[in-house]
Amino acid sequence: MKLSSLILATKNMGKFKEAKRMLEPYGIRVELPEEDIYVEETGRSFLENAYLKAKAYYYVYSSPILAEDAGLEVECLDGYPGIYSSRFYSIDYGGREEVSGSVDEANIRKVLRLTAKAEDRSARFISFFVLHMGDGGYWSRGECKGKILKEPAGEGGFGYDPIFSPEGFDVSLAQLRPEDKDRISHRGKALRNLISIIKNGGLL
Ligand code: ITT
Repeated sequence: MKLSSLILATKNMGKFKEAKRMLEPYGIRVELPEEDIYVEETGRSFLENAYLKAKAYYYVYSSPILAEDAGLEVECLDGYPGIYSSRFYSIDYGGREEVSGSVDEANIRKVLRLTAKAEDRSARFISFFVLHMGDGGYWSRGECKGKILKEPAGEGGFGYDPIFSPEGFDVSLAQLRPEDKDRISHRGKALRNLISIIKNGGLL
């Protein structure tokens, strides 16, 4: 069987845009689920959470599902936000943060507050994808190393992009052109790994 389309099990439009623009050149149509399915991300790792999302959506659609779990790990914060990246503002670690604007803005404010005096500002983004095909599946991983900036910069991307500067650059991920982010990002690397894995598996 050749993989010509899949459903991306996400509610995050930033993620969707990135996966779509990176997979469609390979002839894979990327669709959003029509139904809003609630998945409790109870896993203790990115991979486990990606699998939980893929499994829940496969149960409803019975067609190829791609799911991702990603996050930011900050060295001086014991690896937090980690698997809590999307709701870091709301967890006890480091104290809760008020949401006055968007959730992304509150998450960023919390990371900046907790790293305000840190000398070691190293951090990395991690991405795990799971492709669920029913009778089997594939997974892949990607990582992007960098550091936490002292203040937000740039308008592009999503999530923590304005406060993350990737290794080898002196700007934030939010200041890069989309194609440049894809080339170096955790998601770009994980998706290219997935492509080569499914090519070997004869799906492309
Ligand atoms: P779905 O579970 O619906 O896919 P989500 O946003 O909840 O969407 P995750 O659980 O994988 O996704 O959490 C990822 C969070 O990590 C995301 O909300 C951002 O805060 C952050 N993140 C992941 N990738 C990022 C990127 O490329 N740039 C900036 N922040 C990112």
